[in-house]
Amino acid sequence: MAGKEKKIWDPQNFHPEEITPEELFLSRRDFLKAATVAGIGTAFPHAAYAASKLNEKYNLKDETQTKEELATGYNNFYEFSLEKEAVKGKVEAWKLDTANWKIEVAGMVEKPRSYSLDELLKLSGVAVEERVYRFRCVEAWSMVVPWQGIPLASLIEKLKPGAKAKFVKFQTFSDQKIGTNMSGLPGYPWPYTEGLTLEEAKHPLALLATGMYGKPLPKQNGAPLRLVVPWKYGFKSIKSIVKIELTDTQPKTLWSDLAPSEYGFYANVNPKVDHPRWSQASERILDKSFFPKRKPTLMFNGYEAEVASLYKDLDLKKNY
Ligand SMILES: Nc1nc2c(c(=O)[nH]1)N[C@H]1C(S)=C(S)[C@@H](COP(=O)(O)O)O[C@H]1N2
Ligand SMILES: [Mo]
Repeated sequence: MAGKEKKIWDPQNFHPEEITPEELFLSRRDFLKAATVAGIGTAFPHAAYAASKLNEKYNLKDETQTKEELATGYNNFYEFSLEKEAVKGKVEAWKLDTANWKIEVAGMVEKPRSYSLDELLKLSGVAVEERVYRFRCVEAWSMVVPWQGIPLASLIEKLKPGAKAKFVKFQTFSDQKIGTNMSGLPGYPWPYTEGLTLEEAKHPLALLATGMYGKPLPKQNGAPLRLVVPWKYGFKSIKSIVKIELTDTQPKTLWSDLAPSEYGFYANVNPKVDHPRWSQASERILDKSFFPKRKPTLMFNGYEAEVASLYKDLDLKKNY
């Protein structure tokens, strides 16, 4: 569990930003060697999706973390159910085989091919780390979650995008035997797709998550691999990824396709731009209490200093 990791983690003598990816990778190899010796496994051990060091740069010390049972029991995963509290039960029938999960890398990359999750993590050259991020759904509820994962940038770099690549498209599984609610929403342009500009994908905040709360990602939260883009509305953080494609044109996404007037491609959290049907000025803190607390929504979900430079050319009073 992450708590145990934190005790051995001493911010006084560990500065992640000073450590090169090679060093992190080496330490992970040492870990793998140790794991093999201990008989835990010869491949990337499952526990490694969640065993990680907290990156102190992304630790929201002053904010209360959402209780694990709330973040893993109140989910948007339309492939399974529209009812947030029902998703957790619906995913039980899904026999997820993480070891055989394939992620296809396609489009404008040096070597399009299919990877296992372990191969993809290995290719990134960095170790899984923990980051605590704010997460804001477009429906105006929010949480604070300790994720484990790798910066998307480290993977993108290793994929060597072509000179003309401008966007990254992501796709969720399309198997209706898994997503038992997909046929119940026939008007939806399945599979779930999302996209980022290449610049956004290379931003250090963009995370490919493999775990949360020090455990491998639960199925309801997008196992075995999901995107987490904390400065954008939650629907951009696509779950259970099976395909990553580099393109030169802005990809279609499920929500911008279905309701373009409501959901733009950029979908940056912005308290000044209301959703056509409700205000975005404040948000409900995910909680089970009888009188849920609200708090003001922050520009770019509180990551303005980090990401505003990406949007110099956008009018931030408009919905994109
Ligand atoms: N494949 C897929 N990804 C998805 C969704 C979905 O329905 N299907 N919902 C999105 C929305 S609207 C939100 S708010 C977040 C919710 O993530 P969580 O359940 O882990 O809180 O996942 C996003 N990713
Ligand atoms: Mo959402």
